Amino acid sequence: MKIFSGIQPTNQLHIGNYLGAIAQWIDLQKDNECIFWIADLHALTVPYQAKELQKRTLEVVATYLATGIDPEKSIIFRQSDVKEHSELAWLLSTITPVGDLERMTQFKDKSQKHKANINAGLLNYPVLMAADILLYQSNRVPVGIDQKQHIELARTIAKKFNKKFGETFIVPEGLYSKLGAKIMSLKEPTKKMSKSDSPDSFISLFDSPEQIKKKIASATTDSLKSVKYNPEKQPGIANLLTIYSLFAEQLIKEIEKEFANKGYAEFKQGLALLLIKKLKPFRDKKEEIAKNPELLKDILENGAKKARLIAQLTMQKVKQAMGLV
Ligand code: AQP
Repeated sequence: MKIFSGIQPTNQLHIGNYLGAIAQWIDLQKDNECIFWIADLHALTVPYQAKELQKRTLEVVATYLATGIDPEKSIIFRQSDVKEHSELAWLLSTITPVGDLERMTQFKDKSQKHKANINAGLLNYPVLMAADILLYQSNRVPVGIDQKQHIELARTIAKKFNKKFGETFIVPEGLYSKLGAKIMSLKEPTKKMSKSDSPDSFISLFDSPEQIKKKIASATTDSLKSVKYNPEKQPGIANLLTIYSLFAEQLIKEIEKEFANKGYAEFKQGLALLLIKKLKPFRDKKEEIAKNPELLKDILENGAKKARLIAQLTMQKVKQAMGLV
C-alpha cells in the first residue's frame, strides 16, 4: 500500500505530532511503500521568518530520522523541491467550490489567529493538500484527527475529477490513531496541542528533562483531585492520562488504578519521568545527526529525485485528461 504524510516546518515538533502522526508512520514503514515529506509551501500561509525556514525544514528531517523514519525504506523530500505540487493545486482549484474552502475549520481558526494576514493561500491550503496526496496516488494518509476535514475534501476532489475527466486518481483514505489522534494543549486542554502556541502548552520531542518536569507540573488540571479519565469534566487529567497510556503502552484503566489514592502532583511526577525516559533516545539520536548536516541535505536531494518521477507521471495523466496536451 502507498502511505503518504507530511508535517509543516513551523516549529519544533511536539508529542501531539508524534502520537497523532509519526508513531503511525513508524509502524506503517515496515510493510508499505512510504513517502514522508516536509510541507514548506504550506508553512508560508502563516507569518514566518524567511531566514529560519531552511533551518526548520532540516530540523524536521532530523526529527524524522531521530524518531525512527528510515530513509533507506521511505522517501523523504521537501514539498517545494517538486514543482508539480503547485501545478496540480492550480488545476484542482478549478474544480473546487470556494464555499467548500470557506467552511474548513482550519481556515476559520487560522484566520482568527492571524487576523492581519488572512491570505488566499490560507483559504487554498486544502487544495494544495489534495494535490500533495493525489500526485503520489496515495492509498492511506496517516494524520491527526484535525486533518480529517481536509482529507475528506481531497477525497471529494479526487472523485469529482475522476467523474469529470475519467479515472485518474486513487481516492485516498485517512488513517487516524485510536487514542492519540488529538492530543490537547497542556494549558487549555479543550484545544488541540499546537506547535505555534505558547511553548508551555506543548512538550517538544527534544525538551530537556527540566523543561518536561516544569511543563507537566504546570499543566492545567481541575479541583476534583481524582486521577480518572473523564474528558468532559476533567479534560486536563484525561489528556495527561492519554499521553501516559500511549508512551507507557499501558491501558488507561491500569494507570487510574495505579494512581487511585494518589494526588495530582504524584501523577504528574510519574508522567514527567516517563516522558523523560521515552524521549531520551530521540534527543540522543538528534544530537548524533546534528554532527552531520550534509546527510540531511543528501536525504532531501535523493528523496526529491524519487518523488519527482512519481509526480511527473501523474501530471502527464492529469494534463492529458484535462485536454492540456
Ligand atoms: N495535537 C495533536 N494531536 C494529534 N495529532 C496532531 N497533529 C498536529 N497536532 C496534533 C498532526 O501532526 C501532523 C502535522 O501537523 P502539521 O504540522 O501539518 O500542522 P498542524 O496539524 O496544524 O499541526 P500543529 O502542531 O498544530 O502546527 P501549527 O501550529 O503550525 O499549525 C498532522 O498529521 C496533524 O494532524
